[in-house]
Amino acid sequence: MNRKKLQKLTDTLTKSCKHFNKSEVNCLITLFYNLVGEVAERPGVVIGLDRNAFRNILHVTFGMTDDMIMDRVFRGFDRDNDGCVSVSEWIHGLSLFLRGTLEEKMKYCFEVFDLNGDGFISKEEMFHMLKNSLLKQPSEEDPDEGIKDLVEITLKKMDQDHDGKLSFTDYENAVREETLLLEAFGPCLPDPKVVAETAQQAGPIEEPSLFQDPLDANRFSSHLSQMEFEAQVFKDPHDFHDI
Ligand SMILES: [Ca+2]
Ligand SMILES: [Ca+2]
Repeated sequence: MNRKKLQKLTDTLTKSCKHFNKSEVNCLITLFYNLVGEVAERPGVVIGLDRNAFRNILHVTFGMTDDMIMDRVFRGFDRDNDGCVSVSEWIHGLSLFLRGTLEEKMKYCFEVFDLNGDGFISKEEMFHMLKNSLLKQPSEEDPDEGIKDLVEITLKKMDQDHDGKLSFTDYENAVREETLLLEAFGPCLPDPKVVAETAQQAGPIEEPSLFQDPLDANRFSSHLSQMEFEAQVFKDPHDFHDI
């Protein structure tokens, strides 16, 4: 993409993006096109990350492992539902993912968890997600029983109008009381880690090796925390001045 086009795209996306400044948007656009690779632009062909490419990023970069949740996150990003995350969906998705307010995150997580999109998180949906995300305990004779118990406990805590399913209001009230319930049914946001701790131990971030060396032993874990991701992606705002 030539500079003029990049600048125009940056301007447009910065205007519609709440949580990133211009140089951050620029970094994320560059990252996007690096990830997508060289694709000839043709009319009618959407350039973007398909389901597999996007899931790979979630897995390698943000350490997500749950197939069902990654699929839901993909759908959350792919707002127009065309099967691929475009550059603007990428920027807007990451804006929420990395910098979203509690309100934005609650809305997003609820949509991720409401598997059939009917506006409620049902017992079946909870069961399905918890079964997926919990470690199997081989000693248990019937692991499903344990999950059913967990669904009941969760409902008791969150279902404030006692209709046996979670509306957004139930969910919102419960999360406002206890923020840990935000991702009650599976991790679908990057791990913020303890930011201060990471900053202390990390020291200067070296050459970005994003997506190349996810298991680097020098890292604290096998994936990037939100802060590490931001430190690597938004590495050099000065680059931006000559655009
Ligand atoms: Ca799309
Ligand atoms: Ca539902």
